[in-house]
Amino acid sequence: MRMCKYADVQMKNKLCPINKNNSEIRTMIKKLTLFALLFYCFAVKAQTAYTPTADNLASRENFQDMKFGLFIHWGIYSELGDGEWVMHERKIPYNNYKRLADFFNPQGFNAKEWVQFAKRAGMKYITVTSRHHDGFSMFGTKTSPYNIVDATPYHKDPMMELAQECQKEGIELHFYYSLLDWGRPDYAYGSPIVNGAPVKGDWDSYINFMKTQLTELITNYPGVKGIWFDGHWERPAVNWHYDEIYGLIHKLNPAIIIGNNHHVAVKQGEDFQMFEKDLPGNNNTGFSADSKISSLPLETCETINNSWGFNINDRSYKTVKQIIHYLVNAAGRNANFLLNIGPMPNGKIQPEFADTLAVVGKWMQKNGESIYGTRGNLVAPQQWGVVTYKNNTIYAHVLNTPQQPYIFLPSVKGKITKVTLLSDGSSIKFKQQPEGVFIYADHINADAIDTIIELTTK
Ligand code: FHN
Repeated sequence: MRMCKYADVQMKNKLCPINKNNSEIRTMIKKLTLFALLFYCFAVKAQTAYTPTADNLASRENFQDMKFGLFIHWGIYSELGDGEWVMHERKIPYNNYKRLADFFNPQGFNAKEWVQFAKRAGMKYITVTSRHHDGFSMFGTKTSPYNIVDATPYHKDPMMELAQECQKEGIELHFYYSLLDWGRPDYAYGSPIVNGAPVKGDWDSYINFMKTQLTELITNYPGVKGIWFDGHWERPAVNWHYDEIYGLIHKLNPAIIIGNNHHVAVKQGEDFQMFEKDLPGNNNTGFSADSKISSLPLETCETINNSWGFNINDRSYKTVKQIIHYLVNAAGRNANFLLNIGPMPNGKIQPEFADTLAVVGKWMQKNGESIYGTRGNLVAPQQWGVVTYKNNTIYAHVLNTPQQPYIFLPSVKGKITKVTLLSDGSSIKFKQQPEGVFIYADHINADAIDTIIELTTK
């Protein structure tokens, strides 16, 4: 046998019949090993591959139906009236900045008012900053005394009041949660990242801290339906342990939808995709270059003026028309619109926002059927506007004066039986061709904001 070891293969097979079997056995072992390896890879992938539950899929559908949400940036930074980045921009040392907590006392905060504000505007959900990059928790947490209940004279938990009020009023609540933290020593802001972790600080401790806070937010606050992560872009090279974090959230409540404002393509475990200050497909801000549009539910967020957090000098308020156009343009691209306000440090919402949004709300009362529960992307955005649809109805939103005496909807499948003006039900002349539908809308009274034309299909 030992001799055979050094003989050539043919000789081995001839002279040592047992070797022939050996080589077959070896081939078989190789095959088995390969099979085992493939099976292992498949099993590992299957373990990590995220399959949303039926409840989660229902949440996603409902999320898409809601279409319009209120984004709220509110924290101790609001006191300085210069946006939520004030600590960073004005280079305020963390220990000095922390003193803002000593006099944060939002006596004017009233969860009912916030929820009614959203409802009046026709919004169906609220996404609120539970903790922003300054690291201050706007909710009662056991993980750190740097929170609104323990560190401020207010001593109350506005997130709890908001969650309870939202639940009572049928408004869905999502928590914004910052991954980035400018102050915590374990995060070690500014530290170089090597092998997926900051060189300074204690990355495991920070990940555990976030996991505990997220557990608190999901288990203590009633009715939370979404987590909105932000700050990933500050450390693109770090290992954020999303498998653990997303896994934990979905284990605690599989119906919760997770989104991450990382500005890149969606990752495993995420349930919706967001775009910041950009309609899906646009990249006006420079944030969306790598945000390849996914098949997940979409959301785009924008500010009502030019600031996220309260900014006392920012009077560049968007008009009613701008806000409605943003909402309609988002819906036409199959996305929700999350419109941000920064309440004042006393907890009140400034009257300019309330006035504008009350008018938007009236518009939604009248025209909401062409937005809520609809889907987009049936027809690509056109020069004159966009299209939404629901069941057998297609809504053409004419936002800009058409360049022709008609509007053309390419690639509409299904026979159009009727075309009417949504506002008064009057009939509109149309012609359906194989290449699309021509609607002769030149004679109708154009609406200053959005002329909505309803097409009924068979
Ligand atoms: O830095 C934040 C900013 O303060 C704000 O929260 C926005 C909201 O989309 N997101 C980050 C910038 O991408």
